[in-house]
Amino acid sequence: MRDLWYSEKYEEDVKFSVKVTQHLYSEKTPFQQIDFFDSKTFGRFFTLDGFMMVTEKDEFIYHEMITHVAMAVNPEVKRVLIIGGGDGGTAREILRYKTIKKVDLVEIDERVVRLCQQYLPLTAAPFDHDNRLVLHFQDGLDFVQTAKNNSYDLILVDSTDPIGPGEGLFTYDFYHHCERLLSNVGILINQHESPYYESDAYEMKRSHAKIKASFPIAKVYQFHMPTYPSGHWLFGFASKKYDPIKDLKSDKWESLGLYTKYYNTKLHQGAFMLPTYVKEGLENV
Ligand code: AAT
Repeated sequence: MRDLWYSEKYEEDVKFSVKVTQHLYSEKTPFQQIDFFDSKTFGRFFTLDGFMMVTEKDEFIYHEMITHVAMAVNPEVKRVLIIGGGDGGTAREILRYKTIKKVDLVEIDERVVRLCQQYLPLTAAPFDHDNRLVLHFQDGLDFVQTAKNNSYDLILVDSTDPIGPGEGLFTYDFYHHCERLLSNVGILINQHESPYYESDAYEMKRSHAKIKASFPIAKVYQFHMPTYPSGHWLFGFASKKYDPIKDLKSDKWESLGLYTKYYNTKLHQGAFMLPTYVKEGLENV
């Protein structure tokens, strides 16, 4: 039998490939093409429209970094809104905090949730086990347009890239409503693309300019994500009051005793120290 490879094009002349042991499932929904695969090195993984979303091997990096940075700055967070994140990994990490009262998760495509429940229990477990989590199958932009002022302490935008259904989540309108929905100590974390390849860096700059215009504090932090283009990925940290480093509550966070495989409070500070070309790219927007 011939070898089967999953390949993702990063640039016209650059591809990333993983040898597939089995192509488990494929479905075209009204929103996107969903595929699940098995592989030896990355375990099970799923793609949307041919782009890598989650692998069993490195999902902990992304999901720890999208949640714990904000929680170590404001451990008082109680009300959380997740936009996207249909695989459940972000919900799983945030629900580790006993102090969280309610999580609204707004996912445009119910099929992502249902298929992850079936194929990716590593991330989808909280969908069955935690009644603090409420699912809404709706476009994130529509949801924030109608939600009430001051209804969340933390918003986590765990979205696809700004092409296809994720496009509206990278607009001024979306960030404006996030600002309105957050309390006066609110924090917004968003999937902020990669600085490395040109098309990703263009999106990184565009979203930073918009977030900077919507929040008094707008920073960017980095992490290492082996299965995303270039492996160098960013989240945005925007806030009304808290600075991610000056207001970091290391002792308080450490006293919670949460074991994390990637995140720690020293790395938290280092993650905001960006390479010169990334800093320059973000300053000139
Ligand atoms: N946890 C990491 C996985 C993702 S998946 C992002 C999710 O966002 C998908 O399930 C997709 O259906 C959902 N989504 C896309 N657009 C919208 C929208 N407008 N409203 C609500 N949900 C949406 C993130 C991967 C990051 C990839 C980086 N290359």
